[in-house]
Amino acid sequence: MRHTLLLALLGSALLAGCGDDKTTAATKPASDAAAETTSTIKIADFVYDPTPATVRAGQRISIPNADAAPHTITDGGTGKAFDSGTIKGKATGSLTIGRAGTYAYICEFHPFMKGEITVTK
Ligand SMILES: [Cu+2]
Repeated sequence: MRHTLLLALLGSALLAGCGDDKTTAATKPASDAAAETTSTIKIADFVYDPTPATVRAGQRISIPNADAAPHTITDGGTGKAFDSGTIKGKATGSLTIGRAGTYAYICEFHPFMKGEITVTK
């Protein structure tokens, strides 16, 4: 009788353990992937948000400018891999980067504005 009771308790404890593991494994990867890439880089108060940002190669990035001043997202590294052009105050610009890599960028009008973007394949 004693053995039967112990086995029954052990059995239910093991089953409960398995159930918890399955729940964690199934929900984790999906939420991580969703947080990884963005399709919008906002500009407000002379600050890029988010930075650093991660986007996919060839993906259109929307750039809403909440300031009255014009801004750009311009490759600040060697050469000019990309340039959003002038985004007027209260307007929304866009940018598409075709080549994968990690880039530091600046605003052409306000070089103290700095951002970083990682482009994945
Ligand atoms: Cu600017």
